[in-house]
Amino acid sequence: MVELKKDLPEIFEEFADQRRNSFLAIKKLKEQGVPVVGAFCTYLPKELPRAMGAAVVGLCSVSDETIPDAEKDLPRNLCPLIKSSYGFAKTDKCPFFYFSDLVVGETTCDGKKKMYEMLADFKPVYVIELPNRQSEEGIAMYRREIIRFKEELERRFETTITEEAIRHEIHLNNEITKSLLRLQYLMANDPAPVSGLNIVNTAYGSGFNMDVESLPARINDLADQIEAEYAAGKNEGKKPRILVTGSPSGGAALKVIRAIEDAGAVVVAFENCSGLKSMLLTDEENPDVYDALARRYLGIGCSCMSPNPNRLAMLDKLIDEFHVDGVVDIILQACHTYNVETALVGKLVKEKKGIPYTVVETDYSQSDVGQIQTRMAAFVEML
Ligand code: BJ8
Repeated sequence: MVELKKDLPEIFEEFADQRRNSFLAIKKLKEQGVPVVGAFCTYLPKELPRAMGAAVVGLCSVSDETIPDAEKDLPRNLCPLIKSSYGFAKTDKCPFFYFSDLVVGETTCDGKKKMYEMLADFKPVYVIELPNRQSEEGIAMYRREIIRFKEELERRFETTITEEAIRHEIHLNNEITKSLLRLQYLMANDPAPVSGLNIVNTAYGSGFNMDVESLPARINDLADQIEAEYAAGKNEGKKPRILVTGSPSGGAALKVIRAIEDAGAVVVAFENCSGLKSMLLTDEENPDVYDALARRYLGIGCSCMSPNPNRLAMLDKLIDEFHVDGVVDIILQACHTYNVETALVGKLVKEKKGIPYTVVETDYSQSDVGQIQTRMAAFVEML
């Protein structure tokens, strides 16, 4: 039996608050002369900046607070994630943007690519060219881009990134990923041990933990505690089991997750970017460290890939593993790539897996909360 130091709600709250709590940590790191690299996307091979001792921070992009400022420069009918991140950079309201020595973007969707061009007017920006295909040619190209990125870091920060340091970071990132996978897969139990919102918040919050070395142990401790309480009979009770997929859905878009769980269901699997989509392992046995990173990162099933078979394969597998009763696809307004893919995802879920599927299109405002609650209540009721 695990010794309980804190109760579960307290631990979940700590992870949920991790982003805010890291503001001070990043300031301290900065004062100690640690370089800070700001990331936009899970395609960033964060092992490289970490291998030169930099802190890698996720840039703020999940609130509507800075959208009015962004709309002075960007079109209104643009994805809220793009407007939000540009707005945070422009207004310096995000401490992670403020402290970043370098902001790294990838050539993912069109809106983001064009936004980076404008961002470069007031922030040091480096853009990694991401191939659109997960073919061998695509992997070879991404491998070259990863090396180019390493050389750029070495040049800008006047340092050398050794292969040994990269291998250390690959191993550490694998340990973090394994602990997050273990935590997520506890939700494959039926009944589910805890609410999906807690798991989503923990996975999202863990990305802002500046003490990266201790992160696997912290998450494994949490998983131990959940397992112990589950064995003692604590759980969510029998509920309809939902898988959530689609555009990144942290922060303001969590309103959909809340609406699903308030309607009496439990979100057992979260396939979006702060969830399972990006929980991939890098092959530590691969003698070519850059090839290993290229394969791992290009394996992410984002809708900016064309075609994007990895997302469909992952959904197919997760629906079985998590005993899913229904799928909710969250689309951020004006996110064309995820929106177009709803046709393929809907076909897989309804025709191949034989379970209900629904699409929720939303933005970062709270004006549609009531409507989303009504729709999710109706969806859950039919399961
Ligand atoms: S790997 S999902 S974090 S690109 S910005 S595509 S919501 S229109 S964010 Fe993403 Fe990397 Fe892919 Fe993940 Fe749509 Fe908006 Fe574009 Fe977006």
